[in-house]
Amino acid sequence: MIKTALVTGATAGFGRAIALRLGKLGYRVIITGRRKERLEDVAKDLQNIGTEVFALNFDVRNFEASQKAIESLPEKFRQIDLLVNNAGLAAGQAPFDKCVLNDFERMIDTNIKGLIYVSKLIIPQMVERGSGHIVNISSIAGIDVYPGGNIYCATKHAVNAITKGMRLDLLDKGVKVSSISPGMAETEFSLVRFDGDEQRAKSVYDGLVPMDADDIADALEFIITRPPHVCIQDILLTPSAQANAYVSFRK
Ligand code: NDP
Ligand code: 8X3
Repeated sequence: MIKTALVTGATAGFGRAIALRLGKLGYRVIITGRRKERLEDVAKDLQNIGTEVFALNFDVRNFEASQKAIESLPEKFRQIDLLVNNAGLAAGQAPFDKCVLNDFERMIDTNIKGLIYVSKLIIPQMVERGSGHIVNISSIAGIDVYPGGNIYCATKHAVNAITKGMRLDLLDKGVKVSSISPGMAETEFSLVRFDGDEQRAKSVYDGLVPMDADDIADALEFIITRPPHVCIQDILLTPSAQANAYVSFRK
């Protein structure tokens, strides 16, 4: 039977690569994001590899919009076997005293509350069926805290606590819960973090080879292709030149 996956934040970066990988693995894929044109492009890319795809255009920060979107799914896409909670962002990297409150709120609302909203809308059907898999995209920032990482790191620490909590609560319900904790990967992440400043975004990866979105799709593929009796709880992966969230070797 064809399985269905929902990937949040599939208009770019990890989410797009994961959606395409799931398509290649034979999943039916629901892609989500705020940028409609991008969603259409990713939907076309999926259709070109023969994947059945449905695009949902909503902001994960808005519970009512998320609910309306998920409730609008056609019958064929309603049973969600795999949820990839990927939508997220960092906003700025200033010391705490210099940060803009709105940046804190955007990160908390997207990375924590958005993940909770979408999960809350999808987990009940998994519990009812007694099967499902949730993969939360966390970060090395959920393990270490680096200067200027303050609230971004806090949101990913929260994602890790939520992941552990979900795993405990869903243990007897047949639902697996995993996370992926990437270090530096070149996507639109730094461009978003530094508000479109291309030079600053590029400089994050100066002197080292960062991961790319396909490296994270590889981790996802490993997690979801384990046999039923194995749950990969977390995969922490970094560029070879990164030791932790704040020590990297740059040539
Ligand atoms: P990108 O900026 O390339 O992609 C982020 C995706 O999230 C986009 O598709 C964006 O879609 C979506 N998104 C952001 N805000 C919202 C929102 N409010 N509602 C719906 N969708 C939203 O970044 P990455 O692919 O790198 O990041 C993906 C995840 O991986 C994030 O959770 C990030 O924290 C995490 N991560 C990234 C690392 C990196 O180095 N790149 C390392 C570790 C973790 P749209 O704008 O169209 O809504
Ligand atoms: C993104 C990776 O190192 O910028 O989660 O926090 S890092």
